[in-house]
Amino acid sequence: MHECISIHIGQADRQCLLGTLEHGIQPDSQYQVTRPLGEEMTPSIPSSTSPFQGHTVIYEVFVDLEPTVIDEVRTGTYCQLFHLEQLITGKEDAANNYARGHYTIGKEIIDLVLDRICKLADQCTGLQGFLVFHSFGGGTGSGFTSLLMERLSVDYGKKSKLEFSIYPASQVFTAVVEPYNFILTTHTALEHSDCAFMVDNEAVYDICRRNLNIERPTYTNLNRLISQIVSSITASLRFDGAVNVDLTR
Ligand SMILES: Nc1nc2c(ncn2[C@@H]2O[C@H](COP(=O)(O)OP(=O)(O)OP(=O)(O)O)[C@@H](O)[C@H]2O)c(=O)[nH]1
Ligand SMILES: [Mg+2]
Repeated sequence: MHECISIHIGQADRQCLLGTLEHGIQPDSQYQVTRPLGEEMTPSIPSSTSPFQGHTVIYEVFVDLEPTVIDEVRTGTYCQLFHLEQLITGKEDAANNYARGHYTIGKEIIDLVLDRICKLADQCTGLQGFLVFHSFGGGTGSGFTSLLMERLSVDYGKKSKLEFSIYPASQVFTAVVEPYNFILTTHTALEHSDCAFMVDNEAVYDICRRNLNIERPTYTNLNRLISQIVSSITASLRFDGAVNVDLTR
């Protein structure tokens, strides 16, 4: 069995629920055999016990230094999909400050996060690697992510680490210091990440405006589009087939 652990850090990835629609998984965690997305990508062995048998199983962990965003997941439509241990929050966010995310507030929560990841890793028979979702601009997204990447390299040296990162854009900026956070976190990304997929918020924003005719795109619009991109990129991990591989091959 192949498994990946996907780690969502900070606010920017609040709506990436990987593959629930594609795999036909209902909010109550029931597996729906007639899949809603057509037959263009047939999952290899849909079994009555485990929908993922024969594919890479993706475990999700959500981390944020403040509770409000993850509270939406805790109380939202898909709350039953997650174990409470997979949703980890602190009390106050990094206030768009890389140093707070890395050194001050982040340091208090990092051991707990690694412990929860370790519990998931222990359940895996063939852990392939980690998919890390975060923003470059936020304090948690930049500072805490870099801390986590460093620690993951120490604890799971040989496992691959893939990053999906939101590149800051002036249209939807939350803070003027985002470019600084970006530069600081790039340093760690270069060293510790095997492959990074950057999603430019400005480009996604423009696609929403020009091609999808949304006059003033919101984060929800951006996130829907980003989910589709991520879903296409990871399809080769999650479904079987001639061109489909796992992270180590
Ligand atoms: N595409 C997209 N970008 C987002 C979303 N939320 C925030 N961002 C972008 O992410 C950057 C801000 O980072 P956040 O993820 O909000 O910050 P954080 O990681 O929670 O860090 P702190 O709140 O500072 O502790 C800005 O560039 C935002 O434009 C979202 O839902 N979708
Ligand atoms: Mg935040």
